[in-house]
Amino acid sequence: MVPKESPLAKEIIEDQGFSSDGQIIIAMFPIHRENEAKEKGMGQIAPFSCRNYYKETINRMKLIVKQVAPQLTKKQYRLFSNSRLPEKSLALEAGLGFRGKNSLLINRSIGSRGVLAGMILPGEIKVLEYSPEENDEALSNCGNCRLCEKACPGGAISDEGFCKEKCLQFWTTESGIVPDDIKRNWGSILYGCTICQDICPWNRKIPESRAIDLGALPQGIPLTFLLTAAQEEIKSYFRNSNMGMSWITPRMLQRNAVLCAANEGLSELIPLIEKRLSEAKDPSLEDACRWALKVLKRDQD
Ligand code: B12
Ligand code: SF4
Ligand code: SF4
Repeated sequence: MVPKESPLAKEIIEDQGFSSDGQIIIAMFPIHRENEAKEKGMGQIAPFSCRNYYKETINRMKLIVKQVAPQLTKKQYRLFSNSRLPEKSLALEAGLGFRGKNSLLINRSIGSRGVLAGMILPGEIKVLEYSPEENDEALSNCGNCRLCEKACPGGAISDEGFCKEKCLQFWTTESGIVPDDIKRNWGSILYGCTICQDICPWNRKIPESRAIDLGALPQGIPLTFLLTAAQEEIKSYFRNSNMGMSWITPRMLQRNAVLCAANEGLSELIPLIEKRLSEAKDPSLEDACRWALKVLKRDQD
């Protein structure tokens, strides 16, 4: 629970239209380790998107509210996950972990491999006896460790903090033209970069967690499928998964697939990329196709 005296909690409670005795509870839901071997010709989906954790956490929180306060109507409480609220700061204040140099909230038991989700309840509901967790403030910013800073392919992590425009994850769902240095470091990501989490010592010894079924996707998606499928076909493939969100468009995924193909040196996909270019109808996809063709044809020479 976020302490009631927290100015941030007070501000959010008021902004969201709750009375001043409202309360915010925030939780971290572990992400299952996916173990599929990486194969050539496949665009990779990061484990946090191989299952629909955001929806699952919301569904579970709904059940909790039903149990502790069955009299509440939907309008009397709010559930959130991957929202526009400052979820990491709320989790920090609730004692769920400390601030990592990688700009993520790190919990002592499950590291940063967790999805944050919260609920705002009206004040008269008592869910927990609140006793603050161990204060992890001393661990903030990770001491002398710089592993994530060194490993980040885009150079997004530095002493100045986190720069989202240099983060590959930002570009996987950004509709603009991808900068060339990001294109060159793209690797085989279709959606979701986890390099700054994979390298982090806090994520090495986390306990195994059970997989959930909701929105399950394989870790690798054939690039040939993404390069040949119609927009509607791609949409329906990802529907109800973590990647079915409205802002992740089929054209963005095709652009990401083109960047994967170039980074993997898959010159056999040149004809499919040429066809995509001729039908692109999107500046970012067009730009990616031109760049990929240049890279792949140069490699062939
Ligand atoms: C937009 C977004 C992104 C953007 C920009 C992220 C950024 N750091 O600015 C992009 C696409 C780059 C991104 C990438 C990723 N994201 Co993201 N993202 C979000 C989202 C949806 C909104 C963030 C936002 O703008 N909030 C509004 C502003 C006002 O709040 P804020 O970002 O928290 O910042 C405020 C404060 O919290 C504080 N603050 C800033 N940074 C930090 C860091 C810490 C640790 C703390 C305590 C406070 C703090 O300063 C700000 C001023 O008030 C959040 C969900 C959420 N609501 O937090 C997920 C979220 C932050 N993302 C998450 C994750 C896991 C990722 C990725 C690892 C995804 C992936 N696997 O590919 C990468 C990691 C990149 C990185 N190293 O940060 C998780 C983080 C979980 C955790 N353990 O911390 C969140 C919380 C989603 C969730 N519900 O689980 N993300
Ligand atoms: S998600 Fe990837 S690109 Fe973004 S900060 Fe982490 S390592 Fe860097
Ligand atoms: S890799 Fe090191 S510096 Fe980066 S978040 Fe983890 S402990 Fe902190």
